[in-house]
Amino acid sequence: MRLSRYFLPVTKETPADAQIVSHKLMLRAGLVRQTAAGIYAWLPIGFRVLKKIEQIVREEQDKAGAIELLMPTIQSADLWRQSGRYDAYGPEMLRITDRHEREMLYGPTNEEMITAIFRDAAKSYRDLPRTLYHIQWKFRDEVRPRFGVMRGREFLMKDAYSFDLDEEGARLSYYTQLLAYLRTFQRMGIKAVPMKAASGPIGGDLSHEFIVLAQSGESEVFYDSAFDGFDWQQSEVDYGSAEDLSRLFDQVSGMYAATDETHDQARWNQVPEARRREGRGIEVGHIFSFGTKYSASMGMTVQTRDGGQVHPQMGSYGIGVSRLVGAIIEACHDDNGIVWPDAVAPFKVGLINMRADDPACASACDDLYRRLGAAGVETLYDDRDERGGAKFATMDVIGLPWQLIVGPKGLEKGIVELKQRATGERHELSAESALGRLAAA
Ligand code: P5A
Repeated sequence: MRLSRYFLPVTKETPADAQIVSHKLMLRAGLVRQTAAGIYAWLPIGFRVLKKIEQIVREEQDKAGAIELLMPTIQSADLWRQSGRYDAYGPEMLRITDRHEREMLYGPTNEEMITAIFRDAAKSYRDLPRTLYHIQWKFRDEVRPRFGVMRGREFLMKDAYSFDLDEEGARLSYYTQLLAYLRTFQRMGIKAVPMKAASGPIGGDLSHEFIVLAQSGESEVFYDSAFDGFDWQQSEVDYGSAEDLSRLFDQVSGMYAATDETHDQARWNQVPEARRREGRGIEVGHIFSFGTKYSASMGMTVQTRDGGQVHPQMGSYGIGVSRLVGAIIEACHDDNGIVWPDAVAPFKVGLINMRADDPACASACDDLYRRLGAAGVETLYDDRDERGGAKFATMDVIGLPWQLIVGPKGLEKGIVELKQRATGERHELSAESALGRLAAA
């Protein structure tokens, strides 16, 4: 992408209404723009990040055997009357009336809708277990939307729903999502610790929140640093093995991790002092197991193998896809701007032409840009006629993992400069080697 033809509204000023660093940086780097309280437009570079995060979530859900579908954002009030949550949900639910005076709502979550869809189609034990998910916008009329996309009113969520014949099956579906979450967040380059949680309005008794540590976090957290040493991508857990999944769950439950809501001082005192980590954290995911709460209230039954009828055991599993953009920035930034982990960066490389008015420099850059594209390296090419300083500041604030800097003096000697955003390390090398390094990185 040529910056001269892109839409990247970067600003130098720190926006006055933003309190936390991720919100400031998202506005400064032109990722989002607020269009109403707690409602954001995703500008091109922010939208690329959102799509990358969404795709990692999707791939890990698919690997875990969950099946993607898409449900609408607008739901009917009748659906929610069936579960009894229409009145219980309160003012956070955005209620709408259509031209026929029918009561509708903008979905804050989809337990009711998926239960109705699955209830009307699944009748036998052969239809279970199943986990279905979608990635769809939600609306919660938060009293105090704040911190930008972190607590928005409209936000993007991945929500999965599992249906099992019995409690044992439901636990395995829960463990499966737990592992999928550990792998998902690790792939994004962040550490999200699962913590025992209270289940709130969703219901149920088994629940974990996934928390990214950050000073701006809304909850206080306590965890055992033994957790930090695990590589969940590599861990050999077979999603098809009940034994593997149960072992994983025991392993995770064995390491102390809790939010202030569930914190147990006596257990905390047993964690060796050197391993105690305390701080604040952002909830990027939340998983629940709630038995027959929705299947029973909404009249869903399936036939068992021996001819009986049961209400399926259910769970629901959420990831705050749009919140993650902010949470990742909270965890990955420095004084100059965002430092994207490779997996979610909007582009991999920022190619900087230091002298757009110099024909030799421009043609060398054009050539590099073409070759990077041919090698499949996503590149944002700063071909604008601007000062070098302004170009560096832009690249630093938007946080692409690599900067490839090309100027007339270097070119005379046959060299370009490659800067790694995270470390600030700079290397002078030939254009050829730079291309090789970026294609391999
Ligand atoms: C689980 C999936 C649920 O809604 N029903 C379907 C269950 N859980 S939850 O914890 O309430 O939300 C899931 C995740 O969504 C993110 N989230 C938000 N992100 C931005 N702005 C908000 N106002 C907001 N509310 C929730 C969180 O990451 C949460 O973990």
